[in-house]
Amino acid sequence: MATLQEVLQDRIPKYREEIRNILKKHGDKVISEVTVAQAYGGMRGVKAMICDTSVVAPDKGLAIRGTPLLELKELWPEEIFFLLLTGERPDAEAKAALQTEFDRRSHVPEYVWNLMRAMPDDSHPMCMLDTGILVMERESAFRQWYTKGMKKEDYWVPMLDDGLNIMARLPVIAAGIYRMRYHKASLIPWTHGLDYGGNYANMLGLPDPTGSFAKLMRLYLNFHSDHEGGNVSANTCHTVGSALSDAYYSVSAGLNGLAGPLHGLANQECLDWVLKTMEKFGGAPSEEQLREFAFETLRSGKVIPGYGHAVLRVTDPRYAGFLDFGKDHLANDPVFQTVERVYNVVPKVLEEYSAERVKAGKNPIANCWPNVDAGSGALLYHYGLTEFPYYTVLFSVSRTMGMLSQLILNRALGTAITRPKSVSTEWIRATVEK
Ligand code: NMX
Ligand code: MLT
Repeated sequence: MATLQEVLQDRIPKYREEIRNILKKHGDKVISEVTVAQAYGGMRGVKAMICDTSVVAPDKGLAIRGTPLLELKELWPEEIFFLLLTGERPDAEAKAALQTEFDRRSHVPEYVWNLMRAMPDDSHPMCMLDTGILVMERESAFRQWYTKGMKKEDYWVPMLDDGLNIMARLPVIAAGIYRMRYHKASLIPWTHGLDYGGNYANMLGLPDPTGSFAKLMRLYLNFHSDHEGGNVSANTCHTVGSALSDAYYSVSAGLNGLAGPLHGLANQECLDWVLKTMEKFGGAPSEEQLREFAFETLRSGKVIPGYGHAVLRVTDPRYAGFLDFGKDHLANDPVFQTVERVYNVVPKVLEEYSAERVKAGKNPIANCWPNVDAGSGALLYHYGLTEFPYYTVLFSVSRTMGMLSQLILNRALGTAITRPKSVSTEWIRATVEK
């Protein structure tokens, strides 16, 4: 099979042709309408952007390039990246070529480490990661080509080049941040010839005598890679990239969005919540105790992290996949058992609480089921990755695959600069009254 670059070179003219034809034949067809509530409510459900890497059906969850995620769970991160970008799974040869490409690009320049070392001790690991990506912008091939002058059809070529550099360096920087920020002695370098997930696990430096932590890392990087185009991180990366900002600017911006507690940071909050229940009740709490704690959280005006979703209306298949991993590898772990018990309790609590909210004239909670963040922390914790402010960095290494794939494809397709029309409340009032 051809390499990633060759497959894209072959497919891109076909995508362009397909989209040209759709626009020519159907450009004026209506696919979505917007209510006043949607305009004030985060544009939820408005169909006004395109993403071909993956789709999230509310009643099924994530499918990557048309295949439900759980049918892809054996794929390694490099295979997922190839699939996201091209719509095809790489064969052994193409996978090996991509791994060699990452080996070749994995060196992190010293100025990045100097910057990391200079950051204050209490810097959040996400701030360190986003800063580390941003400072490498000076190396952007896209910016250099653009400054010299290049044709629009060629934009994706240096974008892919930058993307591969970011992909290759990201686990090295991320693992370095873990070891520096949590005082784990010296940094562990990237190992040539070792796969992407195995490398990241190895560079974190946690003991892994059976190899099951590396297995978890491959699954973790697979499961968080993409969630269509409208989520905060992908959408931000897309918007910044649409101004022809290069991949360093765009990815760093997207990850700044992932660092919010309603988005990726929920994974650190989830484990914190689970551990607090254990602390409060002196060990794994009973279902009745969890119910009490969940209501206490809600009545104090907080959300229950790891539950609810802007698109999903069922248990997130990614949560189900992590639960299966936990049952296979750490069934007797009390933190994991608490996560399972939370799943028995919290959806019912949220349903009851939602009904109370509706009675009080508030919005219902649209989805009372767990999302990806509800269970992943317990697995990491089991393997000794107990510093939960770090968890969103792991999410970021994975989500960068989706953001980059979308970004590169958007440059290949010449997607327009993002610029929806905003209106004022005065305009809304005048328009609805008319
Ligand atoms: N606990 C308490 N209240 C909730 C929850 C929850 N888990 N989920 C939704 N609600 C509330 C929500 O805050 C909103 O209240 P208000 O109208 O007073 O502002 C109301 O229910 C309606 O919200 P929804 O339409 O159900 O959800 P929305 O699409 O606005 O938000 C989330 C989606 C994911 C932001 C929301 O469910 C949430 O805050 N969940 C907890 C945080 C979390 O797990 N985030 C991770 C999402 C996945 N990811 O990794 O990005
Ligand atoms: C997710 O992975 O669940 C997120 O990116 C949130 C979303 O899709 O809105």
